[in-house]
Amino acid sequence: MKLHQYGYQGPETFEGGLIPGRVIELRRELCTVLCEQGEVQAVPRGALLHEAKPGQLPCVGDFVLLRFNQSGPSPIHGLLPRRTVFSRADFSGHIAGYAKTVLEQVVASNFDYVFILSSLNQDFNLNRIRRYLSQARQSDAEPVVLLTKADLCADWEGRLAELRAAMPGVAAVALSSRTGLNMEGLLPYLTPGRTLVFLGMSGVGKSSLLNALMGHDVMGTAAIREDDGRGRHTTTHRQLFMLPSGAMVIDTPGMRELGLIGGGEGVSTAFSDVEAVLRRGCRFSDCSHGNEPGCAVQAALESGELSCESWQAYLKLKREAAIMEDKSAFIHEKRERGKEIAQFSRRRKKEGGKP
Ligand SMILES: Nc1nc2c(ncn2[C@@H]2O[C@H](COP(=O)(O)OP(=O)(O)OP(=O)(O)O)[C@@H](O)[C@H]2O)c(=O)[nH]1
Ligand SMILES: [Mg+2]
Repeated sequence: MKLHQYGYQGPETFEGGLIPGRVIELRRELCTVLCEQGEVQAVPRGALLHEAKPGQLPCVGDFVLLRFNQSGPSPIHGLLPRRTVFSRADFSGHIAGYAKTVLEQVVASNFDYVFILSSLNQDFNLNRIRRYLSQARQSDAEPVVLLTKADLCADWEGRLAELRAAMPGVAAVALSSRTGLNMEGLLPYLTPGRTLVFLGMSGVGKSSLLNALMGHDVMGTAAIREDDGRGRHTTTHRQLFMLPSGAMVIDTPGMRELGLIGGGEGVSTAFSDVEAVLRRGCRFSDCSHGNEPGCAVQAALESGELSCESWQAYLKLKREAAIMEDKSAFIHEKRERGKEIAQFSRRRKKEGGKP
């Protein structure tokens, strides 16, 4: 399999004998990279591991430069620029695959479509879809909302219409990977060389859809819990699969928490109804949309043009994005302060003083 079939468009050789490849799987620090030698195991070389900025360590979907090593893991020397990237804030002190404190966890890169999966079971929730959408919109790739498990919902058409009314202009398909209903709605996205990334809560059927598109089981799936309908976090790593159609899918573990990085802009675009009202403008340019006279939002709420639910959801997401940005700034500052203290102690030691 040639690398260009994996969406690569750059040169085939680089200075110093380095070769390009695409990361198709990541388990701890070990990457599986597809390159001209086939699938090889690779690890970031020491300098990359220690000096990389947050978000600059290899993730699934990345095009990397490596030095092929026949007798062991090949060292990865660097990343080629990412065309699209999907990140989330990470405050856990470690990042999938890397024992390193980071602020930004790159979930996937170099994809063309973000498939946001949401189940048509009792857990159907438009606001959650908006949250994923606002995050997906920051990546520059095209988001597509998939309402899964349509076989479990007698009125899937009604739900799809609700979604289309709430998020006009967003591509959406209601389907069932179990019965095959509306699976043909995905065909326009499954063209050779394109990469799709699957996002959504645990248990919505991401791996089941992947298996259906592959034509055989490549990922484990598990029944959701009977009592609360929650998923079991079955998929625990990220992996890229080549579909028979020539398109690729990055399956991800279900994500409970969406830490938005730079979420502000994405929030607005996910709420086109709110944005339309805000664009109209209020009498006062610094209107807080509380009870000032001439407030366009209040007028739209009163006339029913804007739903209260939509406005509340917008405010909530804006608040969360602001908190995330604050939190990132705080952790960044703390790390920088830590570095300064360490440098200061080292200097003192060198000078013979007490650390
Ligand atoms: N009825 C029905 N059940 C489905 C469908 N798709 C998936 N399921 C079931 O939903 C459950 C969860 O599916 P998974 O594919 O494991 O979900 P996931 O999104 O990969 O979950 P995580 O890996 O935990 O993030 C399994 O029991 C599937 O059989 C569908 O179209 N219809
Ligand atoms: Mg899964």
